[in-house]
Amino acid sequence: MKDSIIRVIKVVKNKVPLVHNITNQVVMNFTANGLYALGAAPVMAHEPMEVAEMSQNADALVLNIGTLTESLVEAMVIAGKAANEKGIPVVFDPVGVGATSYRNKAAKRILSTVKLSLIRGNAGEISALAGLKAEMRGVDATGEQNYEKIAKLAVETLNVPVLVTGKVDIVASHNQMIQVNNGVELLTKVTGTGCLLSSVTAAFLAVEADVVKAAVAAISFYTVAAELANEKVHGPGSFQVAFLDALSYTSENDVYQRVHLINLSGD
Ligand code: ATP
Ligand code: TZP
Ligand code: MG
Ligand code: MG
Repeated sequence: MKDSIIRVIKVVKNKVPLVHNITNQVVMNFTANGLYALGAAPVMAHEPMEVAEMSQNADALVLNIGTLTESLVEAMVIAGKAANEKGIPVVFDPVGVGATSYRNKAAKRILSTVKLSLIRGNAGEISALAGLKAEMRGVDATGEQNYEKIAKLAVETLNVPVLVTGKVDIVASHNQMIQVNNGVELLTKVTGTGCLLSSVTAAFLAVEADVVKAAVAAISFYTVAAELANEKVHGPGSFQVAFLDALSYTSENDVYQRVHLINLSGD
């Protein structure tokens, strides 16, 4: 798996994939800058009348329900179906699902109308989607979590690979489960680090058809970049800036040296 991480990072930087993000108002700018920093390209387009065309001209699509409106849900369904028609990967970030019944309804509609390549969410969000009791405080997960159990149940219930994040990160599909033990606590003190991760993962899926390999490469690269940034900062403000810098200079070799993978697949 370590060798495929290196290969996928190289291909992302080479191909500069364009990621169409239908995302929330809080993280739009940070997401665009983060994608540029690592060597991908962003576009944000939300109007239902144009999203089909935009997503079909992109290399990946992200559906993020952080600041939902009816028009946005409509746009996500249209863009998702258009991406599906052309075989463009679709990542779903179910921000805050479990916190309100409106979000739950919107997430269900997306799940039932769009074929998703991967769902990326915190442990509370993925629990809620899987029908487990979710511990959410607004858009943040709270409480102790059994990440392995949540990931397994989510894949079985939703029939979609997942990337569950938190203290540890787990990528799971029907036959594979990999835990990645990197990252720093400051990632939890800057808004949008989860949302940017979903968009970064979409950029990796754009160049690698094996969803587990793409997602493991994305989370490994992202959390190692966070560790390098963490060495230079004094708090959340400087971390936000240093993290964007680190996304641009973190090398395949840095990731190879630092990544800590655990294979939970049982093979
Ligand atoms: P939340 O709103 O609960 O913060 P999120 O959508 O921001 O959720 P996170 O689970 O916070 O998503 O994941 C975003 C990034 O932060 C991931 O790279 C993850 O590894 C990292 N992360 C989250 N919690 C921790 C932690 N306690 N220690 C280290 N890294 C963490
Ligand atoms: N409120 C609605 S969307 C949003 C907030 C604070 C951003 C969430 O970003 P992340 O990446 O899930 O922390
Ligand atoms: Mg977070
Ligand atoms: Mg989030």
